[in-house]
Amino acid sequence: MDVRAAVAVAAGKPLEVTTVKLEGPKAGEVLVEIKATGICHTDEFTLSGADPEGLFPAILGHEGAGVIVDIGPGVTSIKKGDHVIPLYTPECRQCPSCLSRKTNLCTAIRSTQGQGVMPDGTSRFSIGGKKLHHYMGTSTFANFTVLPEIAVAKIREDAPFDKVCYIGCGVTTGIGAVLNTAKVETGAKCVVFGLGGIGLNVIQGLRLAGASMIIGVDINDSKKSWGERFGMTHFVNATQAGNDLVPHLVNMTKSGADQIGGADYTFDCTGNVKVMRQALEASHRGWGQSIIIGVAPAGAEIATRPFQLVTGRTWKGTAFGGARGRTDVPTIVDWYMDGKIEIDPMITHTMPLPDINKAFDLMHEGKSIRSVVIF
Ligand code: NAD
Ligand code: 022
Ligand code: ZN
Repeated sequence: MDVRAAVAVAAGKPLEVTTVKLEGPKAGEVLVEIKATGICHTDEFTLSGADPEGLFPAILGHEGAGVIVDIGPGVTSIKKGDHVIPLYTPECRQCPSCLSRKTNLCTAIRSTQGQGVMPDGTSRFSIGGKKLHHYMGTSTFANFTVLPEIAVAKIREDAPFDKVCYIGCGVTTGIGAVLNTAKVETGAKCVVFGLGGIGLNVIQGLRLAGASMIIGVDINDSKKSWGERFGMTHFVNATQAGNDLVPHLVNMTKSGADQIGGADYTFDCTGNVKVMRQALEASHRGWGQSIIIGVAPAGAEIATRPFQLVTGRTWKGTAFGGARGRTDVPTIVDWYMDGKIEIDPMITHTMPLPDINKAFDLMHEGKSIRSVVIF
């Protein structure tokens, strides 16, 4: 069938909105009509050419929501008409990782997903007879896409696509990092570095978890009111604090007879390795945990003194907030519909598909929290 898509033709070039061919779903696959998609940093990272694993030409996009319009042979868990969110971290419930209960990083389709093809090793997308790569197993920058059955979460039908698409990445990553990876407890003191589309969701996750102190750190003062909107209790401008940032944060979190200081949990939502070090070192000796969410540039390395870890701090990382997509995403949609979490104010811009390149401009200019394309 003919579908409308934004094609990443080459690194560093704008997306080209055009008509491409899409083959129907094969065994174990579903055809989804994408109704809305968010534009996230990883799409920009790949499009820019900075991602060494980026493949071109490709249909990018990994933050969508839509409706099942066809299913391939053998598909049992989902039917035509179901509303779904595509999952760049699938959940097969059968691989050693899924069965371990210790990780959400399902391995069922891992290698083909990274190669930009479906699990049978071929692509469903083409243009003029030439193959187009899939991206993160999702390719949501098209009004129809094909996905493995294990890579869609069925959601309730009254949820608005143009909002819940954000649960396909940013919302789940931020909230999941708090609830699944850190397992933050009531009363915890926390620091969030980077108050963008991920950090703000960490903040609302911390509010949900009942954290008593939620310190937001950013280099941009305009993020203060954004943080407060979702539950931040204190703001620190990292540029103003300069080299005193870590001692300043430790000082702010001092309590108890020993007056040691340091946060129970810290979160890097910047992807900057210097910030990752600050986040670890601002956590409490003996028990502080620092969660890396930000994706650093290819080849980057993190550093700290071993003493920081020997004295009981823990460095952790998280992908998709540690969420098991088919199990956890429908619950997060319910939380949104029940008003337990907010999404609407974070979607600062919407546009039709032909204007998708504006979403990348807004991201570069730091003007948006999230842009959403509505098909
Ligand atoms: P964003 O650009 O919207 O936000 C980043 C924020 O960090 C901005 O407000 C910026 O001002 C701030 N910042 C930059 N340098 C800083 C510094 N030195 N100190 C403090 N703050 C600083 O980005 P986002 O959409 O929130 O994404 C954040 C990161 O999370 C990206 O690296 C993205 O790739 C990553 N991410 C990871 C996962 C995952 O599963 N691990 C999922 C989604 C996104
Ligand atoms: C989403 N991300 C950043 C912004 N939006 C993002 C990027 C990468 C990962 C998670 C979220 C990630 C962490 C660990 C892995 N990935 C490896 C998973 C594994 O090997 O099992 C990751 C994922 C997908 C892809 C590449 C890396 C891909 O499909 N190309 C989940
Ligand atoms: Zn993303």
